[in-house]
Amino acid sequence: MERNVLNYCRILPKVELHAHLSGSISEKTMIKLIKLKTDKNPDWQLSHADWQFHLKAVKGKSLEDVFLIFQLIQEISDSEEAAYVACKDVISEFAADNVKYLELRTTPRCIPKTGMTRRSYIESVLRAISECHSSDLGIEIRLLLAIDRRTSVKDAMEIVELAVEFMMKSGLVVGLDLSGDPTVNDASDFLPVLIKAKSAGLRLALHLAEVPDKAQETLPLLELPPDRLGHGTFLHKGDQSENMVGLVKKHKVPIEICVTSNLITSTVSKVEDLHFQYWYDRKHPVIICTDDKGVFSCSLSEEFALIAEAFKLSEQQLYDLSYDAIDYIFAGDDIKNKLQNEWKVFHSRHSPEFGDECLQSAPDAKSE
Ligand code: 6MZ
Repeated sequence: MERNVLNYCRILPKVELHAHLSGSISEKTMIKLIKLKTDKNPDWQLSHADWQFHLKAVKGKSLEDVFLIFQLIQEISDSEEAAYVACKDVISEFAADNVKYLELRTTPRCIPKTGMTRRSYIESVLRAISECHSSDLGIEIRLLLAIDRRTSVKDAMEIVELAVEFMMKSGLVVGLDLSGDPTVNDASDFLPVLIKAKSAGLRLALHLAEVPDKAQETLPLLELPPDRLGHGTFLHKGDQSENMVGLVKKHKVPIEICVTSNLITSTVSKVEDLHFQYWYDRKHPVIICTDDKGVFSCSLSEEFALIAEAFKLSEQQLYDLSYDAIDYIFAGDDIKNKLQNEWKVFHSRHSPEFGDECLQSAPDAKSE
């Protein structure tokens, strides 16, 4: 059997730190959710086939199309039960891909027609997480609540209050994400909200410089500083790039890089053009992530393999990338230590430049 980088990436234990719940829902789960919705709402006009047609029509064309897909997915996951089902499936799929620690992020939604409130949405997601912890999936999960940049500052403040409450109550909510269509509104409007969140003990993972020419909103947010940064594709390019790069370096803010997401939304045209090389060469912390594995039809193993092939990384370098990401999780030191030990056991069993024998016993995530 020929040595295959993807097989190594599959058996490698991994942490996933940038995964949006709705965007991570697989097609298999979408079918389940459509059935659930149709059973509960016989008057829901969109048939399964129609819905798939809509999904395919917008799939993978541009950033704008991707944000249309999120709306379609949110339409079929608009109840507490759907949120619970979606969350359980997403977690199981990450676990099957050898993800040992997952930080999911999601925007709490309030849907009066199904009786779902932001609070009950969060409770459904947390119920799914707790049940996965009690099962034998072998994955640790934490939750970030997301603020969609289209939302009002007032609503964003309510999400922070909920995040603080659930952080205290459950210990499973560990931070806040700022996301949404990067071309709309000014993310720095949320500065007071983010300052409040940070001072209450929430960790911040902010989408910044995902598209070009965003220095004006990015610079004040980098001063916070955030604990991690999503995408950051254009930090080192264009106007004020020196200032942005300077702040990211000064505060050592780790960068979450989502390869397939960048390709499909055309923020880069090929893997080799990713900002990975820029930051990796400077020994700045980078974390490989999926972003929206359902919408982009990818897995974390495949994202690692794309990086490995494009930047000619060895198995040892892939292992180090995965191991180093543990430093940037938002869970406590007990979890970090547990994960680091698990990685070391893997390393001792599979010396990075291992032979074909080990590969033959690699679990095939695709077959799960
Ligand atoms: C910015 C993104 C995103 O919250 O309903 N989201 N925001 N850039 C991206 N890159 C492509 N991918 C996903 O998951 C869906 C929501 O996550 C954010 C968007 O706000 C989207 O509506 P939840 O679980």
